[in-house]
Amino acid sequence: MVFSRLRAGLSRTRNRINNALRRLGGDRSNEETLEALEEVLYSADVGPLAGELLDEAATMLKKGHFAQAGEMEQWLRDSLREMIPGPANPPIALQTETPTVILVVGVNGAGKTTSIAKLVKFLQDQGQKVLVAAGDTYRAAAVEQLSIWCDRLGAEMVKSQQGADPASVAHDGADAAMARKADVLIVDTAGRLHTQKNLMAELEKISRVLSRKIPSAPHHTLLVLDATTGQNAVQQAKLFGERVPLSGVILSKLDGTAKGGAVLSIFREIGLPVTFIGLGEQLGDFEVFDPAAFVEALFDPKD
Ligand SMILES: Nc1nc2c(ncn2[C@@H]2O[C@H](COP(=O)(O)OP(=O)(O)O)[C@@H](O)[C@H]2O)c(=O)[nH]1
Ligand SMILES: [Mg+2]
Repeated sequence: MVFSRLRAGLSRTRNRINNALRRLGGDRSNEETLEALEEVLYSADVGPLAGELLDEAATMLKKGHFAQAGEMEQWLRDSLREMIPGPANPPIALQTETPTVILVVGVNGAGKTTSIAKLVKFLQDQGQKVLVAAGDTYRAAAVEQLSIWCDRLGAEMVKSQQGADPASVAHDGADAAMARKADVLIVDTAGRLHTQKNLMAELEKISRVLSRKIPSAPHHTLLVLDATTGQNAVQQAKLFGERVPLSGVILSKLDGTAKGGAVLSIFREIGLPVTFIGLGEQLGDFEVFDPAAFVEALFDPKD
């Protein structure tokens, strides 16, 4: 069941939250209750959102709310859920006249290539023909890794030799996507930091080349963020977004972290939707981010 994969992936974050939640409620002073709430919020690494929620909770406590056990937890769940809009439907809007081009960017090791493989499967499961361009030309191993995934998935891949200009791979990918009537072209890229001027300019060049081949491509630029870095990932999204127009985030490695609450602040802080989440290293460990299901899985104490 989909929900249980999410639950399993979030177990570390959930355990932390539930430990802190046990200190909520009971016969405590307002101050003690707020301290316990603060601990819950910091446990989940929700970031600056914590301040907002604590202020609101303080006001509500003064008005006499949260007298019954469990009331505060319920309020917290509802508040978190209301802060993030539901998933877009479809999560990735497809073009009707041309292949839809998705550019995937992020720092080294964030999970770009793995997430691309998962995304290929996700789209294939919906009947889309997907072609992949191996735009990480810096390391031979990167092309090899992507090609192994593509073989497994039965997806065509366009590549060039190591050291080739990634924009030329994108160019060839766009040509191939049109010639072979692919529905979607996904372009992998080498890891880069927002501070690396040349590499950021290279992304612009890739985009430019793509748009010359296919009108308004790339239609989506997805930033892959490693959830184990918590609030740093949020910071990274902010800085990357100042350099490249981003359309959404893939938050990988939620299974390996107790900082899963960071996902909630990405939208709040940057206005960038989290489109997909990664919950493991396998192809199926991937879901459309659904805030309601996420918050449920975050709190549900039935372990
Ligand atoms: N546990 C876990 N590992 C992941 C996930 N996504 C990627 N990884 C691992 O993270 C490492 C780096 O992934 P990779 O896709 O090569 O990152 P890239 O450098 O951004 O392309 C690999 O060992 C992946 O198996 C995830 O959702 N969960
Ligand atoms: Mg890679």
